[in-house]
Amino acid sequence: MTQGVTQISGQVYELHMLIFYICCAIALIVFGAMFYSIFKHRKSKGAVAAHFHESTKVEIIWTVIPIIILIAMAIPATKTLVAMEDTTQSDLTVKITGSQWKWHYSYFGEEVEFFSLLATSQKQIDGIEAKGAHYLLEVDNPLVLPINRKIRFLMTSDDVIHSWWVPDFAVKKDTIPGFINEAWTRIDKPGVYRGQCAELCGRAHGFMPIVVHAMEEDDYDAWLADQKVQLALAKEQAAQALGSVLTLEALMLEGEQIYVERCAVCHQANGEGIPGAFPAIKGSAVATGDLDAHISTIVNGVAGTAMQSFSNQLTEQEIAAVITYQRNGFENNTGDVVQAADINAFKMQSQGKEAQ
Ligand code: HEC
Ligand SMILES: [Cu+2]
Repeated sequence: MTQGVTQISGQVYELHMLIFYICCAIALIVFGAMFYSIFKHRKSKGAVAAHFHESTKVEIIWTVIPIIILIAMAIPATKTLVAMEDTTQSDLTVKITGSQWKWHYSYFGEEVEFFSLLATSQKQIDGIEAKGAHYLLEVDNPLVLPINRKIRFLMTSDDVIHSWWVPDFAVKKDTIPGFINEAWTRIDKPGVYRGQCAELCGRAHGFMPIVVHAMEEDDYDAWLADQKVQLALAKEQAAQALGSVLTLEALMLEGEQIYVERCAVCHQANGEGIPGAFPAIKGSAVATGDLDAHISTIVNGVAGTAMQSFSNQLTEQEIAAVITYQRNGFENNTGDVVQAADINAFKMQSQGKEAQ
């Protein structure tokens, strides 16, 4: 067990060791007495068993002593648990949303939010490339947090139950769809801390790691300000992209990259899917049929299945590129070219329908 880098993780560690030592002491006394008796009063030495019954004195002793021990363990345990649950007076709040298989972080009141995905390459996973130092424990966008500030986490899920676990903080909470769990931390030391989803949440459950960059307060503030600028810029670029018309080649190139990063975990890099779980894109009726149905699959997702809505995860341009890639790659060869404007038009149209 790690001592971690927060006061609470230290307390949890101490508590664990305290209970462990109590268990050791009890084991030593009980087994010691047992083995001593077995050896000392063995039959071959002519020992004769006592024949007494029902000693009230002994029964009271062996009831009272364990009760005292249990109370002695419950007091520090309860103190630590109560401290872990106390999310009041936090300095900032981060909402954590799990989904298959990524984390979404949203900084309350700051308009900064992003997805965090596994960054280990498929080649390392397949054993084609040598595995890196942080194999399956690295992400594209780590969660950035300040040290010395109380951070409240609100945790939920978009699909199945996940669990956000960073051992160094002693924070481990289930994220449950339609339900919000709370946790908190105050990090003492700057550094990079790694964790994982700790709930069996489907096929790529082992592929949703957590990376936290804990920074000095000033560095964090600068990072947050920079993120706001970056996100505003990205929004502006996405809006501009709505007006641009790309060639099939350009869309295919971008689309392939997005497909590998965001879709291949389920539909597989070769587009053949996994029979029974994830449909093939190669020769798919959707990817070779009606364009609106294809766009709808990615923009709205398919309710009740692992096919989630990518409407907020990808820009219109990115959705257009990945759809173009699916309609022309994998020998689908429809010749269809989809532009960002088409995706935007589709979104507008479905919003209009909803408004009616
Ligand atoms: C977490 C797993 C998962 C991920 C990631 C995923 N999909 Fe899917 N996708 C599914 C499942 C499951 C279905 C089947 C839904 C149904 O039952 O209709 C599906 C269906 C589809 C279909 C319809 C195929 C057919 O023939 O029925 C298309 C097209 C599609 N996905 C595109 C994408 C694209 C593009 C991406 C990446 C941006 C993506 N998917 C990412 C799980 C996933
Ligand atoms: Cu998970």
